[in-house]
Amino acid sequence: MSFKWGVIALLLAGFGFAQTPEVTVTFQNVGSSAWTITGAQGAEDVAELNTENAPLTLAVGQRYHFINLGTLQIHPLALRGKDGEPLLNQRPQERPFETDPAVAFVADDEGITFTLTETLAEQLSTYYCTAHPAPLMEAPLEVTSP
Ligand SMILES: [Cu+2]
Repeated sequence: MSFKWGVIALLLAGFGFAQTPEVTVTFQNVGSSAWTITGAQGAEDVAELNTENAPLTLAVGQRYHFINLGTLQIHPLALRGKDGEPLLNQRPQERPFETDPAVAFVADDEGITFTLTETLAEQLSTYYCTAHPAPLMEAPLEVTSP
């Protein structure tokens, strides 16, 4: 991405942030057998908290910040598509949604941040750990439209 497009993506992300506050969801591993969602700020009914591999419900148009307390080194967090491949990965692979300016994907040691566009929402299937996937650290992702 050129500097110019990087600036435009940042501006778009900034405007998105101003319009709809980011929703922060915190993920914790249970050994290598499951995820639990330990907290969610900015939205209700994202998931049943402190429940192993609880389904996660996300809203189209919302910007999300997922904090991975399982750590990138041991339990890399990713969102899987209906084709079985990771769409967004805490270890980015330059896949199409990871480089989509509308998604404005950010991955770092803490977790991932992204905007749930309609086209991304159509493809999402599960959230999972790339080191210990289904039936261990993987659970359904459901999407609601405004
Ligand atoms: Cu894991």
